[in-house]
Order: sequence, then C-alpha cells, then structure tokens
Amino acid sequence: MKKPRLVLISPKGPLYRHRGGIFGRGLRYMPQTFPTLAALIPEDVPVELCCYDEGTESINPETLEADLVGMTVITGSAPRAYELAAVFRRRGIPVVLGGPHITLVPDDARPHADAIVQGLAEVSWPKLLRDWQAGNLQMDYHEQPPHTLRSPPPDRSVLPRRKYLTDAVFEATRGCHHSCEFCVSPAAWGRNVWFKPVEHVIEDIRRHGGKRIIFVDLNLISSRTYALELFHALQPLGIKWFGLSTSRIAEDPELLDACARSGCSGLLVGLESIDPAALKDMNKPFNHPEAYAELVQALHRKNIALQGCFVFGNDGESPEVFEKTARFAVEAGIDLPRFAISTPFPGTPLFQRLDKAGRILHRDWGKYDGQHCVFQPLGMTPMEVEQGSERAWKLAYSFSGCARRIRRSPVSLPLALVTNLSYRRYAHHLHKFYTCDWGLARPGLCP
Ligand code: B12
Ligand code: SF4
Repeated sequence: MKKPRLVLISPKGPLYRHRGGIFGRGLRYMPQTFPTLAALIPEDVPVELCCYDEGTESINPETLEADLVGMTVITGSAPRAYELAAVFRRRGIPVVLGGPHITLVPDDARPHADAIVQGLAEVSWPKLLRDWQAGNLQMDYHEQPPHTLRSPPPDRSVLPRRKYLTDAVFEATRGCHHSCEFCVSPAAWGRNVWFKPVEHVIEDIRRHGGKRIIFVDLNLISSRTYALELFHALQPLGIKWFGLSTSRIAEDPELLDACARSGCSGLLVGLESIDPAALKDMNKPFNHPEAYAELVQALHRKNIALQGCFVFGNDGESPEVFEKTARFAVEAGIDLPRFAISTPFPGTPLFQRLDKAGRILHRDWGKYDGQHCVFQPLGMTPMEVEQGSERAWKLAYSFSGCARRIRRSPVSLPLALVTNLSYRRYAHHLHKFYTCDWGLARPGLCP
C-alpha cells in the first residue's frame, strides 16, 4: 500500500531564499531541524518523507503532492509560511507549524494552521504524527522533553548535501541560561538548557566522519561542567570545529584550553556593542568592550578565530556609532565582524518594552530579519540605522579591512579568503534588500 506523503518545508525569507537571496552557498550550512524531525518519526507511522528548504530550491505549493505538510517557522519567514499554508489548506492538505516564531507567538500562528507545535518537538512530534494517523489531529502540542535529550541521531540524508557548504552540522545542547533582553532563546524556551548525552554526540560525529564540523548550539559553554566533558571527549577525534560561545570563555583559562585542545578553530560570540551602557540596557553585563581586544588575542593564542557580532539601533547611539564600531572591529583584529540591526522579535522582552513605548513601527514579520529597522530608534531615523549598518559592513569588508584580517587570522589562508570574500559579497548586496519592498505575492520582482 502507498505510504502517506509527509512534506516538510523551510519557507524562504527576504534574505534567505533560492535565487536572489543574500546567503550564498558559501554561507549556508545544513540546518538540523529536518534531520532532527525526520529521526523522530516513529516506526509505527510509515510515511514517505520529502523535505524542501526554500533557501536552496523553489517549490510550487499548487502542485506539490502531500498528505500532511509541516513547516518550520522563524519570524522572518512567517509571512511566507502563512502564504504557503493558505494554499495547502485550500487544497485540503492539513498544515502543522512549529519552530521559534510559533513558540514565541502561538496566537499569531493558530489561524494559519491545523496544528501548532510550541517549544521542542522531541515528545510532541511523534505524538502528533500518531494522532494524525489515527485521524485525531489536535490544534496544540506543547510537551517539553526531559532535560537530557536521548533522541535518535539526526538523519542528514533528508536534505540534499550538495546544496550546502557542509552537512557536518551537529548539536550538543539547546537553549541558554542567560537572559539577554533581545534574545529569542530565553523568550521561547525559558532559561532552560537541554543536553544530549556526550557519548551520543561523539557517536554521531564519528559516524558522520567529517573532520571539519559546525555546532549550532547557541551557547556551548552554558554549563561549564558539560562543556568540559564534551571538549575532553572531542579531543581524540582529531577534528576541527566551529561553534557559538559567550565572551566569558576568555575569563576561564581551563575551559578555553580544553576548548582549543578539542579542535575549536572558530567561535561566534555576540559582542553586541562597544558601549557598556548599551550592554547594560540589553542585560548583557558580562560583555566588557574594554576587554574585546584581549578576547581576540586570547583566542588567537589558542589558534581560534573570532566571529564577532554587533547590533545597531540601541538606545543612546548616535550616527557615529557605525564607523566607530566597524573601525574598532578591524583594529581589534576580529576575524569576521558581523553587524545586524537590533530586532525586537515578538515575544521577547525587547519587543514588549518597545511596543509599550509605541516604538514598534509595524508587524510585517518578513522584515524581522536582523537587517531591517522595524522600530523607532532614539536619536536616528530607521533609515539612518539601515544605511549606517550597511556602511559598517562595507567599511569592515573593504579590501584593506579584509587584507588586514586575513594576514592575522589563525585559520588557513583559503578559509580566511573564502569567508572574507563571502561576507564582502553580503556587504555589497545588502542595499538591494533595503530599496526593495520584497513582495511575497510578486515573486521575481526583487532584486
Ligand atoms: C541554521 C540557522 C539559520 C539558517 C536557516 C534557518 C531557517 N530555518 O530558515 C540561516 C543561516 C538562513 C539563518 C538565518 C537567520 N537566523 Co537563524 N538560526 C539557525 C540556527 C543556528 C540553527 C537552527 C537549527 O538547526 N537548530 C537545531 C534544531 C534541531 O532546532 P529547531 O530548529 O529549533 O527545531 C526544534 C524545535 O524548534 C521544533 N521545530 C522547529 N521547526 C519545526 C517544525 C515542525 C513542523 C515541528 C513539528 C517542530 C519544529 O522541533 C525541533 C526539535 O525540537 C538557530 C539557532 C538554533 N541553535 O536553533 C538560529 C535561529 C533559528 N535563527 C535566528 C535568527 C534571528 C536568524 C537571522 C535573523 C539572523 C541574521 N541576523 O541574519 C537570520 C534570518 C534569515 C531569514 N529567513 O530572514 C533565531 C530565530 C529568530 C526568530 N524569532 O525566529 C534563532 C533561534 C537564533 C537565535 N536565538 O536568535 N538561521
Ligand atoms: S548569551 Fe546569547 S544565547 Fe544566551 S541569552 Fe544572551 S544572546 Fe541569547
């Protein structure tokens, strides 16, 4: 008998989409959402599974065959998810929505779905699939899994490897115990952290066989004890890895040493601002701008490159902040500086504060992508913030800025070249996304 067809879709957003998007293949690694959901499908629910990432390929919802559609939704892709959902539901195909945006604002999503999954899906997803098979799909699924995630290893074969820079993408933890005002993680999942048993993570990496891997964990050092255990277990594998941490790693020589010995080659750290007052406002008091240059040196001494992320549009900033921050990033030797515009994702304390003050300009979620200014800044216009952010990108990724970084970078020359040139391309394409009103119903118009 023919198995029912389960289709999973990651909808496109203005910046992240096949054709015309800004994330070239050089910046795309395989997200773990579908490999994780695929591995969670219970054996007693036989399905033919098809996964589509609209960031890498185009789909036609009018003709796509499906018996059940599931979509993963981040805020920037919510309008497209709702648009697709309307087409599938008109065709009589039930739609399930899950992911960060659905967890942050479930009321926003319910009218567009037959079922929504809030939070982690390790328990809810198998339950939902069994309900669906029994013809008893519910509207709300919200069961939280235990803090030790003993789920089966992700099935990376469900997405086409060739469409990504790499599929050597892993996850050891989920969540973060800090509470930065703007961050989606504490708002969506609470200040909870889930851990995969270290031996499961190691087994997954061994089985994959990749020697250069990426961890997507939001803060790998959320638990020092777990991080030390993981780093010690990674060491014998002889791999190189890239991941995310906070600046606090530099304050802990034992942890930093274990991290370096485990093969860490690069860390993405949210530096956010060079202004201590802005950091205090965003509840990130453990970042110390006066110590950022020392952070770079401490990491470089261990052959670890730093991808340092800054946000603009914070209260108290003036138009000089853009050049000042970009110059600071180049002079401090940050290997890959990144700039975003502070984004009040719905459901976060930042959104609530700005909304209360009447400073949210619109709820056009498609523009909640970290590169559009969707709120009224203090002392600048939204356009000044967007243009200033673009200037910061261009300044940091000028040829001289790139050359200076590449000379000092602890990573290999080809890698430093590829990453710098990919971000240079990003910097020089950003303007297209500001001048264009990205029309969902008007594909092909922009840019
Ligand atoms: C890979 C990734 C990307 C990829 C692709 C994302 C995508 N889906 O489009 C790229 C590089 C394109 C990207 C871009 C951005 N991203 Co991003 N990204 C990630 C990252 C690092 C990993 C995702 C992942 O693999 N997670 C592991 C899987 C297993 O977890 P999960 O996706 O949450 O899925 C679980 C549950 O949520 C649930 N679930 C999720 N979807 C579904 C769907 C169904 C049907 C069901 C049943 C369950 C379910 O089940 C899973 C198992 O429990 C996450 C952080 C993270 N660690 O999660 C951020 C994250 C998703 N990104 C985020 C942000 C802010 C951005 C950017 C704005 C950053 C920027 N300034 O450029 C852009 C936006 C681009 C756009 N579309 O406009 C935020 C989400 C914000 C929000 N409100 O939606 C996150 C959470 C990081 C953070 N804390 O800020 N990102
Ligand atoms: S440290 Fe990072 S992941 Fe943790 S709450 Fe702050 S911004 Fe979010």
